[in-house]
Amino acid sequence: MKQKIDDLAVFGGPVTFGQPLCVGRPSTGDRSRFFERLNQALDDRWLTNGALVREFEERVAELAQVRNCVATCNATVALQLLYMATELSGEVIMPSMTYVATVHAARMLGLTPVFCDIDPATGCLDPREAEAAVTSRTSGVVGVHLWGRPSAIDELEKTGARHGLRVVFDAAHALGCAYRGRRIGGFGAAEVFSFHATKVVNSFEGGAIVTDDDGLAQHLRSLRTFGSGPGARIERVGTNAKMNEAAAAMGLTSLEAFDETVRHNRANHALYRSELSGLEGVSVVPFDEDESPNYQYVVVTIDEAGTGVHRDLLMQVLEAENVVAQRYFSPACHQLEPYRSERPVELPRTERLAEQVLVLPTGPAVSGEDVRRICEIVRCALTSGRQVTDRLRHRGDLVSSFAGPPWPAPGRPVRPGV
Ligand code: T4K
Repeated sequence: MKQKIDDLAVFGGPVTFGQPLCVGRPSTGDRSRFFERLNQALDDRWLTNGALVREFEERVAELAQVRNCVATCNATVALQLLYMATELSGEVIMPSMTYVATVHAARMLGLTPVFCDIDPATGCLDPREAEAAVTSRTSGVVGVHLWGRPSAIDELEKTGARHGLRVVFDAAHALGCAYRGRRIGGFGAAEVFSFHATKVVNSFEGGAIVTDDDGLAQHLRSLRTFGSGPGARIERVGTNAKMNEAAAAMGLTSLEAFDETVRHNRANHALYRSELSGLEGVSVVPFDEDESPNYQYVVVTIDEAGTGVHRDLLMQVLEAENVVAQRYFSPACHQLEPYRSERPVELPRTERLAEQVLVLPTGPAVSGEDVRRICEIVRCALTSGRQVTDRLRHRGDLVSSFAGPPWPAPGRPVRPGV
């Protein structure tokens, strides 16, 4: 039981967890089913371009309620294929509050990411900012369903229609989620899921592009497989972005556990909310049941003005207890190189969230008892927040590894490239 700050491991108290308790422990499903599938692939000597990937694509398309699913080796490459297939060029509007993959995928193709601020209510791209950022060089908008909460899809699609832009969605976090009664997957030209180990469904590494546009799906399949068309004839430039059979075996097995994983995540999320309620300066980002959340991310904001402790110091306190939290996503993308040097921009709402955001462990590997103990650490640290801060700030050795994000250089224009 942690009651006073000397009970905290960071100040010499006992360490709460014997093993690191991480954000992003994979949901692996029934191990025997996984090995059955893998053995079948080995028996068949069919390791790629095979039946398991096709079955995985069918299951994902069913879940997302779309006509087509194109599975890939990861979501970053899937985004690149989608940006290529939709012929994005010049400037592409996107949020900075996302994983850098959304942005790098565009930059790697020579596109110019134009960052817009977020709607603080959702953390997603503010559609009014997106509309205002359109120039004659803009070709598309990328919405990101941050932590599984849908972007302002209708408004972004309206902006797209008004200006003749392609609209696509990075749905890496949003498998199984919904927007206004429809599953994520069928919006924009196409949407991209990630099946990285840390996602609600994993295929070790993996991704998929889903769309109701049959022609686009065919184009994406071609790009994914060396630019090939019917009869494996090469028709265009393409790459090798295929998912392999072992990945699909894990994807199918993890997908079978999806409902159970979401049930578990939902219970953990509710517990976090009740255990952390009433703590000044701490908010657990809520989900809306109407949006069918997968609850894969337990996101809290730590406002130092209320807690007396900066988010980075709280992370340090947790890490000493073997709780490995994450700053998804801090620094925000516009605060990272090369973007901060190339097109400096000020995004106050994004920057505020990036300074406060903290993601806590959940998933099937994290029990309700684990959640209670994590919350006990947080409560103990924040009850004497100022004291914790004073003591840690006097210990340069610990503080140095949490120096905080590299904030953008001064002298930035308020809006980029306009
Ligand atoms: N768009 C968005 C909005 C995204 O968030 C992402 C990826 C993408 C696109 C691109 O998707 P992919 O190309 O990856 O399919 C991670 C992941 O690598 C990345 O997939 C993810 N989003 C991003 C939010 O986080 P790291 O550097 O935090 O991951 P990593 O491997 O250090 O793992 C984080 C924690 O998870 C570790 O502390 C321990 C735990 N973990 C991790 C792995 C891999 C496990 O317990 N077991 C594992 O097997 O970037």
